[in-house]
Amino acid sequence: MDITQIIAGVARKSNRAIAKGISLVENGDEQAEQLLTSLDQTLIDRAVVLGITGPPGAGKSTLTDKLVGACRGQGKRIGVLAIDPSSPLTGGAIHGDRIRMMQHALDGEVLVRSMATRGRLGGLCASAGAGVRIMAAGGCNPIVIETVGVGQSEMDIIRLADVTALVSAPGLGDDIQALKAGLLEVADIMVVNKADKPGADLLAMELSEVARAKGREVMLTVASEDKGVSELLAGMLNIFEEQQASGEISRRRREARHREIVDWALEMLRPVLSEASRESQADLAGDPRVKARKIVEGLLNEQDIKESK
Ligand SMILES: Nc1nc2c(ncn2[C@@H]2O[C@H](COP(=O)(O)OP(=O)(O)O)[C@@H](O)[C@H]2O)c(=O)[nH]1
Ligand SMILES: [Mg+2]
Repeated sequence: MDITQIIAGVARKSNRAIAKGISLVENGDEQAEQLLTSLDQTLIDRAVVLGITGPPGAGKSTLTDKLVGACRGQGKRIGVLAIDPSSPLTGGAIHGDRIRMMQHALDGEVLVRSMATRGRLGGLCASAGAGVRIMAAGGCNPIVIETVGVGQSEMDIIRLADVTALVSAPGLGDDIQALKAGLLEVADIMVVNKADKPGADLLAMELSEVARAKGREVMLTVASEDKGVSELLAGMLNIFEEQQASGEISRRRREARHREIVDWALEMLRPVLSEASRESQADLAGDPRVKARKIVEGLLNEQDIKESK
């Protein structure tokens, strides 16, 4: 499939073209820009991006799978972007996710894509943002981003979402201390999944204090039995409506755009910086931080000189 076919295919809502388009972006292919600038902005603006985050084992993938089911029940075409932490600890997760998503594998109105964090040099936020837009332009609405909320790049990714649910479950850690402060910060809804297990009510009570202080709510779900899932979907879509009316959604989207632009710029600078560092290889003595600053200053000066010509 060449770039013209991919562009036409995405506009036609072809899942194959969407998948190829996202691969172009992920592989850093220069033709990706042609695709990204051709996308239907109206569809992108309209698409609701839902974030599902929380610690490993909380039931995010199971919940996401059931959210897909709930959306399909309403006739919605849905995209899922699963960010895989690919750590040795959770290395099996991606396989598990694929198996779970198999029940929707033959559904042409469900698009599931995983993006690995392993083996890449940053730029995940940039790729994820582009992935969301390609899915949106390919007619997906909503789009769910599932991610474990650890590390800066994951936090940047979750901020691509319009509305975020923080999923926790009893038996994961001792209590809410196990949830990262940053995650509590970005959460619009707190979900206590595995409500069938002992300790769920206690966890919900603990979380409700944090939630109330922010004017937010706690929802109970049993993802494995599809309980509370349609309520969660409705709750998230409600928050979207509210925050769209208040201007919060456009504020979030503007911020996410800035972060994404910076992420792309860093991606583009990385090889330039690497080369600049190697060029000064003869002179490796001295403090790396000082050297880094000199390289950056050197690049900025070069730019000044170019501009004044
Ligand atoms: N008892 C119970 N188990 C669940 C529930 N939701 C998910 N699980 C199980 O918890 C494990 C982790 O779920 P998974 O969706 O992979 O969690 P993730 O790491 O957050 O994506 C799996 O074995 C699920 O079957 C639930 O509501 N109740
Ligand atoms: Mg998972």
